[in-house]
Amino acid sequence: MKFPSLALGLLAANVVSALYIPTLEEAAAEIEKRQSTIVTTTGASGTAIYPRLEVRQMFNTKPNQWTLLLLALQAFHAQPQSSATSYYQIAGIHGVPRQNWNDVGQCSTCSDADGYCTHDSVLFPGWHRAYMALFEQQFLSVVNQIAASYPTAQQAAMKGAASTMRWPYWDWAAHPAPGLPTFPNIVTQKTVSVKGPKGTVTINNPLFRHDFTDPSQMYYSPFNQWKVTLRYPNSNVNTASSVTGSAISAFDSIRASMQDQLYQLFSTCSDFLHFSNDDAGSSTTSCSNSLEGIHNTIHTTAGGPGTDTVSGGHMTYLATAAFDPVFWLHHCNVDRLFAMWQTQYPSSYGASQAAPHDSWTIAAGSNQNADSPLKPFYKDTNGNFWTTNQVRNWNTTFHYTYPEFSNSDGSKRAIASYINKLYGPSATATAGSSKRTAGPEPVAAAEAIATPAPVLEERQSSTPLKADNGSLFQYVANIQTPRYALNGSYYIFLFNGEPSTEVPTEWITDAHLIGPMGVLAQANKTEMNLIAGGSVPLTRSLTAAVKAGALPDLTEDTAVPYLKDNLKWRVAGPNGSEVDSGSIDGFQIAVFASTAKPPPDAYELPEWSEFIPLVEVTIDKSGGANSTEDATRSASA
Ligand SMILES: *[C@@H]1O[C@H](CO)[C@@H](O)[C@H](O)[C@H]1NC(C)=O
Ligand SMILES: *[C@@H]1O[C@H](CO)[C@@H](O)[C@H](O)[C@H]1NC(C)=O
Ligand SMILES: *[C@@H]1O[C@H](CO)[C@@H](O)[C@H](O)[C@H]1NC(C)=O
Ligand SMILES: *[C@@H]1O[C@H](CO)[C@@H](O)[C@H](O)[C@H]1NC(C)=O
Ligand SMILES: *[C@@H]1O[C@H](CO)[C@@H](O)[C@H](O)[C@H]1NC(C)=O
Ligand SMILES: *[C@@H]1O[C@H](CO)[C@@H](O)[C@H](O)[C@H]1NC(C)=O
Ligand SMILES: [Cu+2]
Repeated sequence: MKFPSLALGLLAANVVSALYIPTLEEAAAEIEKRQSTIVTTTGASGTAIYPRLEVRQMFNTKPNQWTLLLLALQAFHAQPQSSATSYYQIAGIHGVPRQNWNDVGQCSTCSDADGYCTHDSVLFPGWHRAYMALFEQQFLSVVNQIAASYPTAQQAAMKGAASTMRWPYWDWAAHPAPGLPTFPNIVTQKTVSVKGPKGTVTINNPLFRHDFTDPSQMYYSPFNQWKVTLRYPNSNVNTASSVTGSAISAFDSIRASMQDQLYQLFSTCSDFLHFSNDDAGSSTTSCSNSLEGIHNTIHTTAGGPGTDTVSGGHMTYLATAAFDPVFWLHHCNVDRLFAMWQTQYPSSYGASQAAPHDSWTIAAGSNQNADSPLKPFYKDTNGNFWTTNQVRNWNTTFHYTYPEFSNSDGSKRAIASYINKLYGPSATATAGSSKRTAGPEPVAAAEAIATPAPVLEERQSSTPLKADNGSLFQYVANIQTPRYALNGSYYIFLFNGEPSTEVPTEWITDAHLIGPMGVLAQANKTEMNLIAGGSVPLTRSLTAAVKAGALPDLTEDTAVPYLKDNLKWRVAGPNGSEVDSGSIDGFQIAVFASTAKPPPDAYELPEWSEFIPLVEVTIDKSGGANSTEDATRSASA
């Protein structure tokens, strides 16, 4: 179908350039040549499906794969910037450089766009799934080359390890193993020693940073001078370095809130539109958060906030994020969370939404849905792009899965039990520990279950944390904030009591922190009027207050006055200064109450009751609820 128009296009081009009309054979040969240079997105080669492991699980249990990961990623980083399949160019698809990739042209009105990535968009989960598959296929082709470079005696072992290998993910929400940080050492160490084909060598850790041959096309200053990717940079000069300790303590501090945010997302966001993206135009009171919103906070926390003199790091800005290798570990986890969510709500997949702003190929205002092309990811050499609908079955499409699926029957119930064990309120499983649970195995799972099925006696008597019917009281703060209004990425922090300091860069590790919402936004887009939604669960912090004797129970009668006195928030702007939330047009924090009915067994998620607005908690405060708006919002929810 594409052939005639493509041929005509080529004929026309040749007429203009050379005043020469090629024969049909020549035109066909030209097309063939062009098709052979098109990069298609196929995922891992072959048809066998292997799990993408948690990065610590790979390190702890697969020494040969770990070796291949380091050596292949090092080689991938070093591929020439001019090659379409190099690390540099694949990372560049997401944002800058502002250029076509794989000859997929820019839309005529998209000149202000940084790249192809889709955010605030229903395409967010599917687009990033195809993107990960492209990255993984190119990475694995390097893995195979490295495996083949080992001396004969080791080659069989290394090729065997390579053949079952997939790119790993980083679970930033589950408990790390005792005594270890959330941000794994193996991602933050500057150097690593590795058993290469010629013996043990010490190399720069390829998971720590990417080294640019030439950063000049990064468009934004100081990124166009920085020769390496940075996390919490210590200056803007081209010899800047990462202050990694800040990233490590920040992730440890926010982990529990990220766990709670994920669990709420899994148990309350039942439709694709609201689950998929942070555009609050599509939010409801019970699903104010989104996969994208939670993912944003990991971005800002990995790159670090800026100050008045130093920019945030690469991960803090969408245009540059994909150059930091942690982006790929993070987005692999985002894809895993998407897959897990799919099993919980199997009948909700895909949605329509008007694009709120341009990407490289998508014009603002155009309708986007599950059949929209995920450009620039070609499905074949005939010019067809993948769509959200076509990447639904990640396993058979791109030949990977995740341990939660490969270690179980992959059913809704099996995956719910992993969600409970990893992310439930009393989760005990550690990141990357998902072992075989086979079919329902109530005894083993019951030990680790988040909200254990209460015995009847307990169900009927109220306790400080439960209503008379056995449901657990839940409180959440829903946040609405204009994503691009502060001219850069910023944070909203919620506290139980005043923060111990008024130094914005210290808020993320404050002892009173309940949780953050990181807002990922490029500068110079302040005219984009997009309200991003988020939600920070308050229940963990209130439960701790009950246990500490600060309030007797979690009924509304006691929780509301307590929250009125103690719920505080701060906005840390892109330059490291505090911004008064009341001065931000469209900003609002409103508290809601709900209850979560404990699941009947370890293989189901809790059921939340309707969200009741508690306008009085924040109404008198700067940036707090506006009663008129809340009434409207809950009526439409
Ligand atoms: C692939 O995943 C889908 C869920 O999207 C599941 O129904 C199917 O059984 C899986 N297939 C294989 C071969 O694992
Ligand atoms: C349990 O009780 C709470 C508080 O009265 C109520 O809001 C909730 O809807 C009830 N849940 C169920 C499942 O009946
Ligand atoms: C927004 O930030 C950019 C880059 O940091 C700066 O160049 C620009 O002047 C800022 N715009 C406004 C309106 O403050
Ligand atoms: C933002 O725009 C200003 C002018 O309006 C320009 O000087 C600056 O370089 C731009 N900054 C970025 C980061 O795009
Ligand atoms: C930081 O940004 C805010 C607005 O976002 C502005 O009011 C303030 O003056 C800036 N402070 C510095 C030190 O640049
Ligand atoms: C709430 O918002 C509406 C519409 O924006 C406005 O008319 C009203 O005055 C606001 N009310 C309060 C109490 O701020
Ligand atoms: Cu992204």
